[in-house]
Amino acid sequence: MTTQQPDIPGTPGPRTPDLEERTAPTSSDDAAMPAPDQRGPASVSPTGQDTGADPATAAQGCPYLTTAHGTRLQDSDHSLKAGRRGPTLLQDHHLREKISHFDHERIPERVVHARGAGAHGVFRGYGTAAKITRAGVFAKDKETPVFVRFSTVAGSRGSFDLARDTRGFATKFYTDEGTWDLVGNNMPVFFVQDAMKFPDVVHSVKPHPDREIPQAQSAHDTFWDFVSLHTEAQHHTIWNMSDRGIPRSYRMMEGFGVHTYRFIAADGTTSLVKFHWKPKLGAHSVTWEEALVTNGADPDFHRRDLADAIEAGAFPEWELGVQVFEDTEDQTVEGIDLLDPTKLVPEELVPVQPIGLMTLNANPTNYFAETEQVAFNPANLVPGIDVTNDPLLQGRLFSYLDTQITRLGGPNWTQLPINRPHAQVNDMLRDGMHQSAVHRGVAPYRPNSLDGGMPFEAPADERAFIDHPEPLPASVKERAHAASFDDHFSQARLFFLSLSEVEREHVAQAYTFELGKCFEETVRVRQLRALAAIDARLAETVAAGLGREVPEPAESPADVTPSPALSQVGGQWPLDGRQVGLVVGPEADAGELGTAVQGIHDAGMVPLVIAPRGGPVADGIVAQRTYLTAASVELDAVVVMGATPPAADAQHGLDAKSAADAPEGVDPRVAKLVQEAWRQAKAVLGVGEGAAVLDALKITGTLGVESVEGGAAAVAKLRELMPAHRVWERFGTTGRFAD
Ligand code: HDD
Repeated sequence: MTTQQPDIPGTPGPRTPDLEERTAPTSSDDAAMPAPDQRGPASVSPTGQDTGADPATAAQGCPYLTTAHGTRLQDSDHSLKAGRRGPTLLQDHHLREKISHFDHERIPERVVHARGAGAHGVFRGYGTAAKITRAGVFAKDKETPVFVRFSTVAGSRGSFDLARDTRGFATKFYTDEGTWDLVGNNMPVFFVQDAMKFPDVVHSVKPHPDREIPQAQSAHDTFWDFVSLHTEAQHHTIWNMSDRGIPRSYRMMEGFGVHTYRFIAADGTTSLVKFHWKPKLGAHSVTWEEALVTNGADPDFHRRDLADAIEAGAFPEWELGVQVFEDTEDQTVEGIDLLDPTKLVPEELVPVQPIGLMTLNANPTNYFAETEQVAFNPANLVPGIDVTNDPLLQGRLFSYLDTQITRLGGPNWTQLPINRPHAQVNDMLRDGMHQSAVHRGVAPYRPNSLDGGMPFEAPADERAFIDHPEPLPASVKERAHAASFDDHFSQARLFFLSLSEVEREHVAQAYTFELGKCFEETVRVRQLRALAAIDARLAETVAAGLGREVPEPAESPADVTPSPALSQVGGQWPLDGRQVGLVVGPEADAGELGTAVQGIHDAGMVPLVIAPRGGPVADGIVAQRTYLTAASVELDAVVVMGATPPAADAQHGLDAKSAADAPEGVDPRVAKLVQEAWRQAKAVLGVGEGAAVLDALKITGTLGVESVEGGAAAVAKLRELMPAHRVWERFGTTGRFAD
């Protein structure tokens, strides 16, 4: 075997180029090198953050390869050796630096929410909150840069996107008055009522400590042991078991601040609020079958979807809204304790009032620098927004700052570009690991007479952390909670009864699957008792699936009034950014295909042309997917444009059953794609001879399946069928959960 020789003539190993040589790229492959005047990516992100890419300040200031201290290098492929076949020399600085830096490239991943995706954007206030909070971020038409990070909770950084899990929804507002972080989830309630239990619930959902399995899953004994013993977790758990646990896209998730916060108006009056993010595209989910397939076929599904949509200009938007409550002494609404983070307040009782709009309009330049290093903290508050005594929130106020010290290697992480406030900073914090500020002066204390008295205390009307003079109940120190925190089941029941029939079926299936993966009988029985306290039909269905009797309920199911706003079914939503698969055969009708592509674009959706193989399909139209690479889960609708006879490689990438089941005359991969889309209740259309494909698959005449004449008619049908997200009636139900 021959090894590649150094391309430098003469003595092997590095040599000192003469001055003339230094002005030219050192690689023989000049075309691959940036031109000497080529700048790196923009130094300032769309939200005004220094991305660290500024040639003047950071890593990519010249087109030449250099060491970390800026000396230019010539050979990065060969270590310095004593002779070509001799031992490597310790004096090779470049080798040592390169390997040592690589050895330290990773930082600890987040203890929870390790896997995520981020985006930059802007928040525009409507002015509607101005009467109840002095926070400038909500002023009419005030624009504030934001950075959002979405995440799963339980899995490691390298796990998959479609785990059944809660999703993080954390927003950093770089306001003029300091940074405000709204660190929420896609579910309005939390597992536990007291921060003291947070490490416990997290330990229970994480992989078992002996074998470190399962990854990114709640379907195991320790999780169900915890939630069946700490029944306050039942409400959050039923949200996880519902379709909300497997969102279709980060763009199609609601967000919730969960806790009750306090707004303080300019005149000092206060109100209590709960934050809600409402996605313009509506809240949607995938099915469990889609989740399972996707985790294998495309584990980056949500990350890709977010980045692709932003790159395509389909900027996702959310309206921020608040439920507003009087700041009374008992802090309850219709018996719901506002300090209990396991409770929501139904929107039918207290409506969500819109106060601003967030648009995500730019992808990060560098995943590590921005999405990985961004550090949120619910204690980052601005004047006009304050906390309440929610015991979960109180613990969070400590935890986030603390965790960043380990994760980001010291106390100066607020100096990292993505975390740097846009408001001016003048603190008296000094030194520490990775200090990159060069502080002037000699007196970082106050008052002082040596640095001109600076920094000064802020005038009364500009200060943050104005402690609201909330009266505290005369009390004694104790480790206990209020009696109102003892109701663990009524809202879990409220949620279940608020769902549509098909959503309830999904919940029952999810519990049956998860408990079916548990080994310990005591855990299953205890959880069945909890289910019996939520809904007898639910408990019976799950128990039947597990092959057991229903045990006595943990308590009698409560009388509750459902909240229809909690269901994801029944509305009509905009089509923006929805993906439509256009399946063509080798003889694609270029005219009809072009009309369909254009019409789908015009409707704000994304056409994905799926052809037997890659490359051009028709004039100006290129295949974006092939029969081999297309996945039904990424499509919100499928249109078969003409005949799709089996291609020469028709069996490629198929399981034996799908191959055998395909009807004659249809490529089996197309048959599988269309059948999956049909099973997942998506709109399926046939254009021209495409109708024969639907006939052969025996789906013609079923709900949401239509044969149409041409591309224009197909687009019109899509506009009609797709706003409901799915053809819900096509999902079969057992009838057990009908009202
Ligand atoms: Fe938390 C991260 C949301 C309770 C302690 N949490 C983290 C993130 C989100 C949430 C979205 C990821 C932020 C990012 O993208 O960097 N957490 C919540 C919500 C909660 C909640 C909505 C309840 C309503 N969390 C909670 C409690 C504690 C923590 C009670 C501790 C007492 N959370 C953390 C943490 C993390 C975190 C350990 C891990 C990484 C990080 O903070 O930066 O400090």
